[in-house]
Amino acid sequence: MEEWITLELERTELGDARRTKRLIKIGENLSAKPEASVPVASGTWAETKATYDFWDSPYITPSMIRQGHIDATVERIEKHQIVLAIQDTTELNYTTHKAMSGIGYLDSKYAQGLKVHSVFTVSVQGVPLGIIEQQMWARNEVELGKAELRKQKSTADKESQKWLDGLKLTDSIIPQSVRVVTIADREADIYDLFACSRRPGSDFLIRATQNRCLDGSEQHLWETLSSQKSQGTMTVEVNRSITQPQRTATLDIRYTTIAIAPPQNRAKAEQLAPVTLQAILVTEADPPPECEPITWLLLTTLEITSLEDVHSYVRWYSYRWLIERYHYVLKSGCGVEKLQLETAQRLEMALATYSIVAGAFVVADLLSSLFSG
Ligand SMILES: [Mn+2]
Repeated sequence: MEEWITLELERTELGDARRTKRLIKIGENLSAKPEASVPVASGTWAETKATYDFWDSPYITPSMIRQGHIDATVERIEKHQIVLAIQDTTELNYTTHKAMSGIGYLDSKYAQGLKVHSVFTVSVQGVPLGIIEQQMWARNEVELGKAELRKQKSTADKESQKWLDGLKLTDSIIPQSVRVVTIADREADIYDLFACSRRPGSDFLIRATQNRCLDGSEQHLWETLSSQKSQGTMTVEVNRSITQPQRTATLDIRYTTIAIAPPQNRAKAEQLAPVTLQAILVTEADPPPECEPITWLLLTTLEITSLEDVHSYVRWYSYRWLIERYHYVLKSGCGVEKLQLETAQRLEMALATYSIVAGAFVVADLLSSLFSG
């Protein structure tokens, strides 16, 4: 694990080789004891102080810390013909810290918590390749006062913008020679995302939640799919979660081409056009009694020429759990919500460092399960 961290971080460009050496040392310390506090993981007071000094440095930013890992990830991506770019959001809660210190623990905008939106890349065989993008922002912007709010659109707009920003960055970071499929859960069922322009070789595969109106049809999305005859079956591995045991699920497959109509309230004023997509509905035929059956309605720009294509796309979607795993390792495995840091800068720098440590664990986890299984 420490070796992986060293290789991953050694090309991080921080303007001075000694800073990179320090980052590697911090990465090694934290990944040896990810769940421990920073002083415990650092071992000695001198090492602890060196870590805090590094995070306090005016010459280093969180994105500089992430860049070495992103570059290494892009190198891994280049060896593939197609990669999956999975987007998801998690929340880090820092509410209790404020209460503990009683004097305002961090800048007010961090006192409540942070949202973390990551783009995690995975091969089409389900092997994690790494993070290519990560955004963090304060959760409760409403409380930041009017000046800050005026700069932004509504929170809802900003929240949905993260998917479009993620897609744009994915398109620019992943080399043109590599095809990329952006994957996201129901939160990303947004017309603007479906309609936004993508580079050649960039597609998406997104789980639908809304029962959208279809263009030129009386029927809505869900009825259109569920009224199809079953076109085949397949199995997918469902990973263990808090609520469910690991299992192999057998799915009934239905798919067809649809055109989703633009949102009615905006269609005219903004001259929005319908978007033609492939829709795939998979439903679990015989779920174990204690399990919630799988029902995924997926919308994609990927071409479907055979049932085999549909099998691949559904399997790719099933790899979305890897980003949940990554965020879980960041939160629980690395205990980042328990970080006792005095400034917002230290916290952001620490989070950037831990985001690489968490990535290392997800990669190592999977490699060891491949070798043992
Ligand atoms: Mn989500």
